[in-house]
Amino acid sequence: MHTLPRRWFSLFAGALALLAAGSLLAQTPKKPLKIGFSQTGAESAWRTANTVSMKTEAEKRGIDLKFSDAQSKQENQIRAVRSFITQGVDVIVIAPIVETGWDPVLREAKRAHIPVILTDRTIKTEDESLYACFIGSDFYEEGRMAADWLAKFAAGKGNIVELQGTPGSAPANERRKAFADAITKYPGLKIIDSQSGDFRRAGGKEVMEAFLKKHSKAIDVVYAHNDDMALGAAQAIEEAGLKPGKDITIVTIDAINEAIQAIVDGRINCTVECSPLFGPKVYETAAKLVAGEKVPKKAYNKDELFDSSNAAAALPSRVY
Ligand code: GZL
Repeated sequence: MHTLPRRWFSLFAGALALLAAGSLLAQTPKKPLKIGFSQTGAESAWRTANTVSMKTEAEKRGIDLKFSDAQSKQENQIRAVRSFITQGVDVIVIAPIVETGWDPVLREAKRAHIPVILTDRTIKTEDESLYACFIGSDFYEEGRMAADWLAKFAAGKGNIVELQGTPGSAPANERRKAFADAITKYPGLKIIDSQSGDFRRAGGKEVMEAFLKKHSKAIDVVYAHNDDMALGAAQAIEEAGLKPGKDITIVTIDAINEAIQAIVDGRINCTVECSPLFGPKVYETAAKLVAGEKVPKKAYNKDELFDSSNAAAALPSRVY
């Protein structure tokens, strides 16, 4: 009886073992992506929409999301990042509440070979290699769009009071600088007062009440760094017996549903979109990083502007 040479037999046995291992691998479910997300807190409707986007999208993709709400404190975010490192997550995502103070904990993540995605807000760092990429909006462009819209609407004239966002945050710093830079072209537009309402509705109302007392009828425009503060300011204006959107023009940023509705109702005049719905983009990027693929260092969301010319038509399709 003709027998197979020994080496053929071992080759055949090896091929069978490979096949078995391959089919076993194919059957074992892929380990879900484990992502640690440090969220700033819940200071505004925008933030709530951003959290919903991150959580629902993780659910949809079967991502093991470790979510931490920092209650608006940077030290809580830093603590959360350290905990994600200890848990050995695949990717760390941070919405940094303020721009500075991140290098030490980002160096710890780098030493642990865990890539970091910055979402929503940027940071100031000497070493750009400490994070893989940034996904969010261009705050400077938003401030510029708001100022250009106002210059046209107000024919380049008016006294402006400014409601700033969280002190030290990228959106507050860049929206303030962009707006101030843009209105230098219009000497008739003047910022007569500026104070932080911390992106909160109550903050916007309180600061506006103080401005109305201090400046009385001298205020022509409110420039708010976000819709929550703008809506708080509109309430203060009404309580002072004036008509927001008519006696005092209100230009703001975020384009949350309530602000677009307020434009339709004539209480707010303009809001520049700052989309919070970037869960899908964040997780697609995280998957690429884990697979060792290169990703763009900065990925900006596209933002549009809403005023009385397009708010009503846009409202039905808005999701936040
Ligand atoms: C912008 C985001 C800001 C929003 C505010 O990307 O960081 O923080 O404009 C939110 O509504 O509180």
